Amino acid sequence: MKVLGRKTSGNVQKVLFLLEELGSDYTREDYGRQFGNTATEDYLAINPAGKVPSLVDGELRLWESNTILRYLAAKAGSPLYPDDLAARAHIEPWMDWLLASLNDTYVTIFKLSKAGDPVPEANGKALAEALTLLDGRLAASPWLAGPEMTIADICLAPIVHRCLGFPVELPALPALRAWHEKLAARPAFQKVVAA
Ligand SMILES: N[C@@H](CCC(=O)N[C@@H](CS)C(=O)NCC(=O)O)C(=O)O
Repeated sequence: MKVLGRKTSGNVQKVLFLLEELGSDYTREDYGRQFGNTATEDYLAINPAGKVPSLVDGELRLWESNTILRYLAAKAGSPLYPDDLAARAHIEPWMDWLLASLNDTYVTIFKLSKAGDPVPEANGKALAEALTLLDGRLAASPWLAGPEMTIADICLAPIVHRCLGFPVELPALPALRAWHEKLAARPAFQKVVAA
């Protein structure tokens, strides 16, 4: 299997984090931003959005990081994404919520702080609210989807890792920070997210 995507992308890191947790055999090639190679006809045939990551597995080409996570975990038969639909119903919403709700705020603040620009109060407030929602969930449950770690945690981990480091005043978020520490202690996280 081959991951196409620069290792500095949070969405690529989700996929690498899962591959490391699964102990999968894979390679990665640099695609995206500074490599200027995602607008080619060949790349767009794999990923019509021209974004990273993409996954090549034999004849199969996949795009969208969350789709790739589901595919990899299901293919491995991993308990990180159980077959049971009721169990999946606890996993999917957090993955969808990341893309549909947290992501805009995350990307806006990421770009501002990378450029060294101040973060407007409204964006800081939106981030604090989103992270408070996660903190509430994690105060009630050891992992996002319940008693066991799943691809929901893997999906959120690299993005939350960055959010907690943004120059934004945040509430205490004790349960979220404890969850982040548990994940950050994992060798797979240290290898492909923290690095
Ligand atoms: N919803 C997409 C978002 C992909 C995305 O926006 N990726 C960013 C990196 S995190 C990207 O490709 N940026 C432009 C680039 O690196 O060329 C996914 O989850 O895969």
